[in-house]
Amino acid sequence: MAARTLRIGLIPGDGIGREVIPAGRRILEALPSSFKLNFSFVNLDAGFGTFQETGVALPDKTVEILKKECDGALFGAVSSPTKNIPKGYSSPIVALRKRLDLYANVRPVKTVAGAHSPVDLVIVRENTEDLYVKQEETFMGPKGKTARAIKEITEYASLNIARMAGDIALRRQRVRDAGGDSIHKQPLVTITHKSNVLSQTDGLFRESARTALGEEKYQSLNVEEQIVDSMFYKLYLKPSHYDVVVAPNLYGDLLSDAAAALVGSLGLVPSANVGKNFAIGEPCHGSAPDIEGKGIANPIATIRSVGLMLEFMGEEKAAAKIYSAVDANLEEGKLLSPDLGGNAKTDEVVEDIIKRL
Ligand code: GGG
Repeated sequence: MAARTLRIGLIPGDGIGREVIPAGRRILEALPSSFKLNFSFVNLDAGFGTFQETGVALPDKTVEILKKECDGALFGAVSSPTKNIPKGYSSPIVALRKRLDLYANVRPVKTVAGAHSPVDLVIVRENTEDLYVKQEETFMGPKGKTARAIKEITEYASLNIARMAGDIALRRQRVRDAGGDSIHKQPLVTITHKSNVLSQTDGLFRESARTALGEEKYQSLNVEEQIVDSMFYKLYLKPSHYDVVVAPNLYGDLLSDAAAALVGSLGLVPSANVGKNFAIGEPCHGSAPDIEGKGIANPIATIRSVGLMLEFMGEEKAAAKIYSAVDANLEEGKLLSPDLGGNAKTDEVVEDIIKRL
């Protein structure tokens, strides 16, 4: 088999993104030669820091290089301000997902073997619409100053995201059938929404997800629905129930951070922004300005995101190797970063994982 050469865009963004993305690069460079993968890298700008320097948060050049030169990418974190937002600033990661039509945000949350309360679920979040279309306005209404945002849900995006969830559920079942370790025996997709209140927007999401998951291809899947507020409740009460959860953008964003608490740290949870032909791996955590520059950021969310990116590039064996090296580090528990109660530096965790590759 000929070696495959993959060009990866590296977009550290802000804060600890600049510490964890180099860790992701080191993992790719350290993959054993038996996988026959070669990598080249291109560093790309985006973020609030980029906006402060250049007046643009997501330079066109970054998007062009991703489209024209890259096979995949890693994105670190962005720290958009929550107040005094400068005129012309808009979140670059939200824009990037839209400009590359990365319609799915895939977020696996899994405990390691022997956990007291095991969790093995994937949240499949729609990534391009809902309230994140960012059509907001502020005006003087009858009650005074009023702000309004549009929540947009399309049948097209809802069908796509539900099919992505269905495909992931089928793939997870194939891995289980081949002897993969999991707490689940049967595939289950949970559609979450609030169509009891938002009958048109979430109603369309629900109906489209039902249509997609009713297709012939997905007949072997169990499909259920859960109203999003009780979804949070049940997620905490019985997390082991959930296998694949499909959600509109906002609920998926909230649920995946909440689910991270079930496995001990946001620093462990990866994601991939996935389109038809492109994937960007991205740790779920933010830019963490409180620990920036201290060299103690947990690199595991990024390292697992490297694995996810490779999975969506068809390199499932290399991805599995990365996941098992991370699990071995966590199961041994000797070199853990401070968010997990240890005192290891980012580089020490990376080196320990590289040794296990
Ligand atoms: N890597 C995930 C991340 O950066 N999370 C923080 C986030 O979503 N920020 C959005 C923004 O600041 O624009």
